[in-house]
Amino acid sequence: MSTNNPPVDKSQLAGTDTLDRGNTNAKLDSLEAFRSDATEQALRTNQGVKIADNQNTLRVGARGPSLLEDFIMREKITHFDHERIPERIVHARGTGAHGYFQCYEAHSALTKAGFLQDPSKKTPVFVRFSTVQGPRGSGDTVRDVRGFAVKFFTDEGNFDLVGNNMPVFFIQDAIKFPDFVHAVKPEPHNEIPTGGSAHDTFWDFVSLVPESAHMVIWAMSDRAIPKSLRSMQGFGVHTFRMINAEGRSSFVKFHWRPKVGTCSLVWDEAQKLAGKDTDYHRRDLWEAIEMGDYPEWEFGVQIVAEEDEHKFDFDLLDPTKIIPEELVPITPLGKMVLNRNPDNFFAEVEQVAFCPGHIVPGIDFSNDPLLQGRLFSYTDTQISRLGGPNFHELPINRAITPVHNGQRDAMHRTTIDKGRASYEPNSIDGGWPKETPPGPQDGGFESYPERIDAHKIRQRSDSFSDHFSQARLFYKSMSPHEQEHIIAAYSFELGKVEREFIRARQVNEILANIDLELAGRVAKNLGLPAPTAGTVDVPTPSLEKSPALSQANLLSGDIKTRKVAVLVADGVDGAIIDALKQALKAEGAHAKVLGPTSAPVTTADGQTLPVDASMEGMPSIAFDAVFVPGGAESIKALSRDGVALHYVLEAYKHLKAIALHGEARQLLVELKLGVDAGLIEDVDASNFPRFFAAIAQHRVWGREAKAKGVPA
Ligand code: HDE
Repeated sequence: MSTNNPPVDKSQLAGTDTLDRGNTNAKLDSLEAFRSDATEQALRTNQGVKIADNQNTLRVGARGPSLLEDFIMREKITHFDHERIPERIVHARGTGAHGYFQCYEAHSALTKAGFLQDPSKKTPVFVRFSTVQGPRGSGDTVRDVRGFAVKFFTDEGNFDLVGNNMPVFFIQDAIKFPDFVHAVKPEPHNEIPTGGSAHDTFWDFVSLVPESAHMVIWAMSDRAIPKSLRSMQGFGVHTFRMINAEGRSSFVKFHWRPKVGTCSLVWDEAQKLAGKDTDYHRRDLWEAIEMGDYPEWEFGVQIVAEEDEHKFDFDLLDPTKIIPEELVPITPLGKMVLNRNPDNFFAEVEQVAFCPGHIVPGIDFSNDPLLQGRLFSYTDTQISRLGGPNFHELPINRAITPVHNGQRDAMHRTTIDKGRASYEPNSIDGGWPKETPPGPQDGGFESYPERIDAHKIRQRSDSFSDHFSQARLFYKSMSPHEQEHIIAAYSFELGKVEREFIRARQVNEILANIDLELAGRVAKNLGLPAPTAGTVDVPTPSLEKSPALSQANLLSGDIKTRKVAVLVADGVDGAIIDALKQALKAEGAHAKVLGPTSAPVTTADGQTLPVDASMEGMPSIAFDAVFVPGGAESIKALSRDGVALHYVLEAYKHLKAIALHGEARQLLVELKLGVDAGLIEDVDASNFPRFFAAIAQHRVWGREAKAKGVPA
C-alpha cells in the first residue's frame, strides 16, 4: 500500500455484506478505500514514518560512504527493485477504461442473468483492449488481432467476456495454443520481429495447420489494423449458453458493435504511426474519454435454439467458424459506454485479471475444446503473473458482491477473516457461510445439466474438418478494395519469410484452397508459379457472400468524433476557420489548427490566430481529413513549405478527405493532383456538407489505385 493512504475502511478489507444494489457507481465506490490521493499529505515511509530528507542518502560525512542503516533509502530502493511484474504471455500490450453496461429491456426469455433484466440498472464494467503478439512497450498499430476483454461487475458476481476483435481463432483445440503462440511470438534467437506476424516461424506453423486459414485471412484483412479501439467490433468467439429461469438453454455468440462504425487504418499509415506515435490507440481512447466523446458499443447475441444445434453446415463448437449474420441476425441486448479513464495504469490496467471461467447464473459454457482449455489457463497464469491465488482481492478485480468462503491465507492475502471455521459444514460459526440453492433469481450457480454419453478419447470431431469454406466466404464478401488489401498483406508478410518452401506451402496448400485468384496474385508478387488447383475439395457453403463481414457496410454514416487538420500560415483567412470549427462542432467532430511552427500566426485581417501544434508535431496520419483555408500569403507560404506539401500529399495517399478553400486550390497545381470525390476545391461554408459527406465515407477508396501510381 502507498505511504499516504487515507485510513482504510476495514469493512472493505473483510468484504462487506452490504451491497447497494441501486448504486450505479458501486464499483467505483468500492474502490475508493483503495485510492491514494497525496494532496496535502506528508511524505512517509511504508511504515508511516514522516520523511525529513528525500534527497540524500545517510552517509559518513558529506563526501563519505553510505550507511547500511539508512532504512529510508533501502526501503525505497528495495520497493523500486521489484516494481515490475511479469507481463502477460500474450496480450501484454494493452490499455483500459471504466464504464457501464445497461440493457435495453428485460431479456428473461433468454437468460436469468440479473444484469440483463432491469433497463434502469447500470452495471459497472472495466474493459481492457490489447494486441496479442508484442511486449508491453510495443506499438499500437501493428498488424495483429486485438483483445477485447470486458469485466462486468454484476450483482451476482463478476462476468468476464474475454473476446477479440475477430470472431474466430487460429486453432480448434487448446492443446495447440502454446505451439501457436511460440510460432507467432518474436523468433527465439534474436527476438525479432516485435509486434507482428511477418516472419518464418508464424508462417511455418500456419501453413502446416490448415485450421488456421480462416483466422489468418482475417488477420491479413483491414480488421488487423483498426483505426481506433473505439471503432472495433468485439466477439466472444466461442459459442456459449444462456439459460433462463425455467432452465431452458440456448446457444449464443456474443457481439459488440461500435457506435462510431467499424473502420481501419491503411497499411502505410499504420506502419508510420507505429513509429511516430507508438501510443496512437491508447492515446485516442484516453483523449476521447477526457473530451466526453464516450466510446459506446451495442452488445448483442446470435441465438440458436438448443434443438437447432446441428442445423448448420459447420459445427457450433468449432471456434474457427462464424455463424453468418445473414443466417442468424444479432439480437441487441444493451449498450456499453466507457466514461472514465483509470487513475493508475499499473493498479488497474496491468493488474486486472480476466478469465473466461468467470460467469454468473444464466450464462454457461459450450463444449468448444478451445474454450474448455481457456477455462483452466487464465487463473493459472495469474498465479505467476500476480504472485499467488489472491489476485481477486486486488481492488480492480474485486467483485461488488460480498465474498465469503473457506479459502484462506496464501501470498498477499489482504482479507482479515474473522470467523473460526474455514470449512463447511461447520457448527462453530452457525454454519456460515452457507450454500444458496439454485433459483430463478439470485440463486446459487448451477451448471447446465447437459447429458453426455461418449467414450473418453483424444479425437477431433469430423464436423471440424472443413477449414476453407468460411475463409472463402470471408474473401468473397469483401469489397474490391478490401480484397486488394488482403492480397497486399499476404504478399507483404510472406515477402518477409526467408524460407521459400514456407512461402510456397502457404500459397499452394492454403491460399489455393481459399481462392485461386487470391493465390495467383500473391504468388505473382512473390515470384512463385501460380497454382492451378487447390489441394482439397472445399464444400460449398450455404451462403456465397455475407455482406455483414465487409467494413464497407459498417460505417456509422456520420462524422462524430472525427478529427480535421487545418493548415495555416501568416496571411490565412481566419473567418473560414471559425465557420469550419462551428460546423464541425455541430456534427460532433473536432478541428486542430496547425502552423509551420507552434507559434501563433497572423490572419489576413491582422488578427493573432493561436495554433494547436506544428504540422510536424501532429502529422496527417493523426487526422481523418485536412482542410486548407485560403489567404494569398498563407497559400504562398505553404506552397514553399516541404512539410506542408508533404502533409497534403500524405493525406491524399492515405485516401483522406481534403478540402481546399479559395487560393488553396493552387496546391493542386503544386502537387500535380486532380480533384476527386474526396479532394474538393472551392470549399466554403455553403458546401461544408460535401466535405463532411466525404469524411463520413472514411476513405476515398476510388482514389487508391491512382494514389499508389497503379493505373486504375
Ligand atoms: Fe487468451 N490468454 N488464450 N484468448 N486472451 C490470455 O491470460 C489462452 C484465446 C484473450 O486483457 C492469457 O491473463 C489459451 C481466445 C484476451 O488481460 C492466457 C487459449 C481468445 C486476453 C491466455 C487462448 C482469447 C487473453 C495471458 C487457447 C478470444 C487478454 C494473460 C485455449 C476469444 C486479457 C492472461 C487481458 C489472455 C490463454 C485463446 C482472448 C495465457 C490457453 C480464443 C483478450 O491465460
